[in-house]
Amino acid sequence: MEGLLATLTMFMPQCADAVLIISNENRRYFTGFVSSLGYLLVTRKEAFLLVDSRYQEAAAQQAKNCTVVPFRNLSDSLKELLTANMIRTVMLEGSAFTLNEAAKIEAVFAEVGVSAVKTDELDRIIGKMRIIKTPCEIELMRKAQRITEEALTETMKLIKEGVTEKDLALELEFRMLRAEAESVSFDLIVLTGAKTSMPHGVPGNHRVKNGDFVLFDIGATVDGYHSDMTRTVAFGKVDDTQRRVYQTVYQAQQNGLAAVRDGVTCGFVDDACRSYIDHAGYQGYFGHSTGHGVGLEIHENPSVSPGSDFMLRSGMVVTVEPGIYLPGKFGVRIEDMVVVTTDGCVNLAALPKELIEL
Ligand SMILES: [Mn+2]
Repeated sequence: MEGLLATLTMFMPQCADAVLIISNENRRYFTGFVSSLGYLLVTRKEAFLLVDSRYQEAAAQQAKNCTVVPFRNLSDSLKELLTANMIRTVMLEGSAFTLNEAAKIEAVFAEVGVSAVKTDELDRIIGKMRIIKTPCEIELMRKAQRITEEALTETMKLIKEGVTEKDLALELEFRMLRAEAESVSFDLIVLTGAKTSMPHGVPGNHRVKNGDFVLFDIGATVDGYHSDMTRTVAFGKVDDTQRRVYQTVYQAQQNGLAAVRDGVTCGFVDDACRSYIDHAGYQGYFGHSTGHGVGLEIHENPSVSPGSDFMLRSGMVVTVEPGIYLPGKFGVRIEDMVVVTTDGCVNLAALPKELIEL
């Protein structure tokens, strides 16, 4: 066995002869193979990816570091594998099984004298692996970020009086997909005017007008890896309040970026952003956390949130995205995605952040 699966077997707890992984992200993480259903059984010596006929051919070509086992009847195939490999205990991926699925699989195991270990230990082991990104994973996220930035640069040229949020969101998505994005990272957020005060508003038929902020919270995926970036730009000239809020968020974000390095807590980074915003007179107008981990999922650990004593480590990828939201008026958020290093961070985003007045 090689790669991440080999690492997993090193951490496999003594109480289990094998583990069973069923979540789409974790199957993909270990095998590189994408499917909406599948069962990855990992023993101390070997990994088996059980897939149905829909994925049989593709899995045989694409799945890495495992033996592909096509199944017609999952129970029969599982029982055969468990018996042939003399497995007595299997640890389940606790967070991925529903109560019903766990009960069903336990009944199947019981038929061949195998017991299921239902704790969150496997989830914690995989979580510890996934939170530190390999250079290869970082490269994919860098590529996703580049595609996102190119799409935004092109789409910004289309901002004019009367264009709708939805128009801009569609233009962005089209450009990302036509480049080498596998998909968008999430339903793209493009908001204008008063709607920018809603951190996760949904693009609608609201039209851009002079003096409005336009907020883009966008990202693409490449080989499953996400990018995440927010830029807020102005269409036309902003007023003094808008400028002051923008500069406050801009500086708070700079402070947050400067705080990131191996060995500091997430709470420390959050405070670097939040205390600046509070002291500027906007206490209570920055409701969400400062950031989150990114990877195969758009929101991963760690959460860069107030008071968190979770320690950042080299190789983690987190966002730094403070914002100020004045209900009924407008909001500003600026977000970059960075790789934590021993003496700071590498910013994966390159697009400028100084206030742009189009
Ligand atoms: Mn984000």
